[in-house]
Amino acid sequence: MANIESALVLQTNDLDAFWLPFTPNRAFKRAPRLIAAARGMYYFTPDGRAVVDGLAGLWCSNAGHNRDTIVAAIQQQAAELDYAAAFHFAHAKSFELASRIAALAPGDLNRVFFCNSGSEAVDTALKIALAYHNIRGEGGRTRLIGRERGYHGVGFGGISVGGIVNNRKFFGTLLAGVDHLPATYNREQQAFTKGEPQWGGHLADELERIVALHGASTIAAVIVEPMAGSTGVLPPPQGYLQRLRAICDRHGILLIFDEVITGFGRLGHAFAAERYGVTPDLLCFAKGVNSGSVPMGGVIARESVYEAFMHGPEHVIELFHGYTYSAHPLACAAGLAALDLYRDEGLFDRAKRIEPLFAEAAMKLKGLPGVLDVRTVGIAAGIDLAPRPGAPGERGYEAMDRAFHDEDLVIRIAGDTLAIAPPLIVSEAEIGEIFEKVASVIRAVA
Ligand code: PXG
Repeated sequence: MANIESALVLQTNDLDAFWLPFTPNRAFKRAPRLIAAARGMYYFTPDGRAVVDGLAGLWCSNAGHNRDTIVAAIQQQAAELDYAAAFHFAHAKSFELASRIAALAPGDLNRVFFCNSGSEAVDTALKIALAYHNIRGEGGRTRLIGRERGYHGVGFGGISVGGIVNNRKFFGTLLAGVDHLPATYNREQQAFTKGEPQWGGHLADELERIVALHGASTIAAVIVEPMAGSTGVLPPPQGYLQRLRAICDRHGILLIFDEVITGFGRLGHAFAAERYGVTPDLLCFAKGVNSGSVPMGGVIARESVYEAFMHGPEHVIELFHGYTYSAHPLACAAGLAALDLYRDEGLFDRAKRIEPLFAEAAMKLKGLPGVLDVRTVGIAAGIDLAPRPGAPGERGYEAMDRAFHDEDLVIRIAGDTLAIAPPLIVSEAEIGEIFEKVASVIRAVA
């Protein structure tokens, strides 16, 4: 593979210049984990090792890597139209992709605003929510409600409504007027649950307390991940999302689902909204929209939200928001090819079908040294390891590093929690193999 040869050259280059995101840079540069090529379920290292991708890239390569039709679509698009102005102009594939996404989304979630990442999708949704109330004469609705342990990307909007302390505490005062629901996790009540835990639905009622504190007329929107991914896979308690929806309806508050991870099949449906029978007013997506192949994100808005903006003189912009690369031709072409693959290979249904087997395999980790909890939902698993005394995160980091070097497996960590979420093409045998490798790693770091 030519790619592997060029990456070998890279390996001997100076690693200083690149400041890696969300990575301990000095440790990485001492012992880099380099990936040179990928195909299907596998990465290949510069020295030619095949490494199982246990996390679908970063929860994005849902159809597997380097799928021929997606690669071809990107190549053809680059040759035909590299870029078209995104403001005042458009290209055909943006409309086609928006229509396809709207058709996948439940209810009247029919209007798609494109951006380039999950973080931008979250900022876009929060801004649409604020502007929506503003143009309807309810400009006093400025408060945004997030949730503890929530992850909504790294923009100032996203870290403000997010609930992961290290993503917040270094960055000043954040957005004003934000409040948080409590996290939905309780180990005593929920440990080793497959799917949605029975305990915790009542925690949605905390929203009523927040409404009582601030007054509904000051609250614009509530944003939650249907399944909290980054914090370590927290499935929603039974009835929780339905209760949030009912409370939002009662008080005229917009409900935003951040489906950056759950969108495009991870929970066995196009969107988690469908799995839970709850239609949000705004839905953020990214990652899986084109199987992670070109940066893209977006927000799907309900018809009524879009219509609220469609007033005033027709030459005037209705929403003062957008990005140079909104609906980038390469991202759209890749998106159409990915949606074709999802449909033709029935990958969302496949995820639903193999969910029990995946959960079963994950639960076999129960009883291994230091395993405090295993949670699963869809094709995602979170495994809490006991932190080493005085060194939180060390065991998790070592597990990720050993998985890559010793077990030829990529997994994700959040502190001492391991996350597993392979591409939806993962075979039954590969599921077994992945969790055997995880078991070896857990024993090795015990
Ligand atoms: N919302 C959610 C729910 C996410 O999971 C984002 C927004 C931000 O997306 P961008 O494209 O701006 O990164 C995410 C991203 C992990 C992990 O370790 C999760 C994400 C990204 C990287 C790592 O779980 N999610």
